[in-house]
Amino acid sequence: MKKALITGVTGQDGAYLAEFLIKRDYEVHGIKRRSSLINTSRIDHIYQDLQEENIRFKLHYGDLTDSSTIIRIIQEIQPDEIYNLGAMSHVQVSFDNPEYTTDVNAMGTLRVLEAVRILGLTKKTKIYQASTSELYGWVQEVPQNERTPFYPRSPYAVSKLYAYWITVNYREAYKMFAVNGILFNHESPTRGETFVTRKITMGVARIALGLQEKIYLGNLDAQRDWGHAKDYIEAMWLIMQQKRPEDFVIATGVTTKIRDFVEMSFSEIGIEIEFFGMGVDEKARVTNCNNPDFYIEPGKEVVAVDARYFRPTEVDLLLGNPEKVKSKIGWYPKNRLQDLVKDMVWSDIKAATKEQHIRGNIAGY
Ligand code: NAP
Ligand code: G4F
Repeated sequence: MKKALITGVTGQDGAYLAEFLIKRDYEVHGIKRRSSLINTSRIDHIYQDLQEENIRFKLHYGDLTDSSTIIRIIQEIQPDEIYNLGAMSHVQVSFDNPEYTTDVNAMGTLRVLEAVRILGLTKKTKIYQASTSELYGWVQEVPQNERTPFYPRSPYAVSKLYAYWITVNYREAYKMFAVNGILFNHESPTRGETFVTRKITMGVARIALGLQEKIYLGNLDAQRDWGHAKDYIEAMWLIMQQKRPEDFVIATGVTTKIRDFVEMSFSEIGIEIEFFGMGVDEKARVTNCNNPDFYIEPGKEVVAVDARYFRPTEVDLLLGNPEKVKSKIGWYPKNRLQDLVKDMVWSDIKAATKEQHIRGNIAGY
């Protein structure tokens, strides 16, 4: 039985990956930070009590800023594969917390690589580094592939640039199986609530059920190459199963504006909208409502721009070229953007319906 260690196991990707690996007969270990409230909702369905027999999924308290704990956990587990997914992953927040972001994302990656080297596991343990399309930043060519030069545009992206290169360096210096997956944006119903897609699908669901008035957004013209996290998890694993350690771009090859994602999300539940106005005064209103379950009066304003969500330096356009992974590994995304929107919107409608019932019950008292 192979053993895998996942940093960032409580996050969107970590949780999907843990489930994926358990299904493939791995013994899965996850590193979790201590928090004052339990934050394991994404992995509760695979959690096993320590008292159970044949435990296949185990959590360890640890933090990427704490090298002694990282070393101890890796020594204890002796993993065949490490997926380093832990990160301060929010681009906007990285402008507010640049030093912490660098410590976790850049130094944290070094700590994992060094732990494997110090423990003499360079021949046994493979390492996957969660690299990102944010590295391309101010894009130097369209679409972006494995040879496109990087131009990071945020403290987050700069920290990930260090992580990318230190992974390459350890591969070359110590002949380790250490690889970068350069993943373009990938989303799901469990995406963090402050990333733009989830903010939109939650907003659409809550507006449709009368729980929220408007969605306030920043740059509506940014373009992203969005895929489904479930597909991207499989790509991570496949990269780790190759004979030679190599870096791969994982993307769909389709890019979409934020404003189009908003339109698609409303449209999914039969609500048509139109944008009007310019710049910070731009808004969107309902033009037509074809769904009696979620009736919204035409003319109602449902989206507005709030300049507080603009970034000091923006990444305007990301579009990946997944040719290498397609031809070398045979990976391609199974879900189209329309499938992703559907999955996210209906999951959020379900959550909002529950919230509505709870509010109704409280009001009933
Ligand atoms: P996410 O949902 O934000 O999850 C991040 C995970 O990292 C969480 O489990 C978080 O723990 C953990 N973490 C944060 N700080 C930590 C620390 N100091 N020590 C240990 N763990 C820490 O991110 P994601 O979307 O799953 O992304 C996974 C990885 O892929 C990240 O490295 C991200 O930068 C990268 N990436 C993501 C995308 C994307 O579109 N999703 C694209 C390219 C690359 P808590 O739950 O306690 O906060
Ligand atoms: O959803 P976002 O916050 O994702 P972003 O910045 O692209 O980063 C995500 O993807 C990266 C891969 O490329 C990962 F490495 C990273 O960890 C993270 O998962 O923002 C997407 C776009 C940006 O251009 C932003 O300016 O949406 C724009 N946007 C417009 N209004 C907004 C908002 N973003 C957020 N979060 N909130 C808004 O209200």
